[in-house]
Amino acid sequence: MSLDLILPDSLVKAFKTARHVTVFTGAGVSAESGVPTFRDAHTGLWARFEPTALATPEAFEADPALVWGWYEWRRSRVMRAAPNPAHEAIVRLARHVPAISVVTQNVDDLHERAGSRSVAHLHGRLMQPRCFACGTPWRYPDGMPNEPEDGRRVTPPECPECAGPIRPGVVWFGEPLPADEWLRALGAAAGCDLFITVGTSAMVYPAAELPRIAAGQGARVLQINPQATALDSLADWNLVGAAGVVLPALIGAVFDDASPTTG
Ligand code: BJW
Ligand code: ZN
Repeated sequence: MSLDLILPDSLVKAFKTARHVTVFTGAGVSAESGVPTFRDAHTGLWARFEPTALATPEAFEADPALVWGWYEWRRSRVMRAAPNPAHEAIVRLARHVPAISVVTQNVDDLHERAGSRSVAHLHGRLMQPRCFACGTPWRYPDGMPNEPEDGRRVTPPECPECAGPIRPGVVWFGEPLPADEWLRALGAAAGCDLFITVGTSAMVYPAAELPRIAAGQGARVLQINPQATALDSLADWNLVGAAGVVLPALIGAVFDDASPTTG
């Protein structure tokens, strides 16, 4: 789908004069790849559970097979997914600006598969599980998980070091963010002159502080989201629409760089 964007001159100028752009992404950026957002209605077995109640260490301790099964179902969705025009537009943007930082809350690897480098993953990585007890990294067997569409419970594998249960490599509620990636994200927010927040409800902290930190340091803030969020009043510009439509159209219009999909 293509879109003819009418852009304010101030936004075009902000892109053309930016020395450092930070792109902050959330689940909405992967939605058009077929990866459900965190707060989308879930289906099958998962419809009975609130995602916020599954994404905690307490939930995993109480019922490891339920939580591991949910993440296997999601891993299966991510492995079958491909980057979409939003991921690709961010890669193209990097060619037009002196410096770019990509900071994501997403646990998938679609930014990397599109070609973005050095992405800060604030909420961890689905593909890098580790032992719940001793922290030893664990590798998934090669091949695709083939989870039924309706979901099922799956007993987590055992750690070869201590026989503890393997957990997904993500950051659950109540857990600290990875310190190095959080520091990089703070630097990217405080040091940019244009901060783009895209596809996030901006409800989860401390990640949701980043747009506010950027604005507080004098960066202009652009939000791209089809729905209203808590950032609507903070943003200098709100482009209302799907990331996979708006981002390619935006980069195409500002830099005269049309992607095959906006062509
Ligand atoms: C489209 C679209 C399209 C749709 N195009 N857009 C301060 C105040 C209040 C609470 C707290 C606070 N500080 C900390 C807390 C507690 C807590 C928290 O924030 N709770 C809130 C719910 C209130 N935070 C934590 O616990 C964090 N840890 C912490 O603070 O630790 C402190 C500590 C220090 C030292 C020692 C110990 C502890 C950790 C937070 C971890 C969050 N993890 C999750 C799960 C990861 C694993 C998994 O995926 O299962 O991360 S929660 C979930 O939300 C996931 C996401 O990354 C995150 C953000 O969600 P996101 O990306 O915004 O998605 P959605 O679904 O919410 O929104 C999608 C958006 O896309 C919508 O706006 C749509 O409109 C849009 N969209 N289609 C563009 N096509
Ligand atoms: Zn272990």
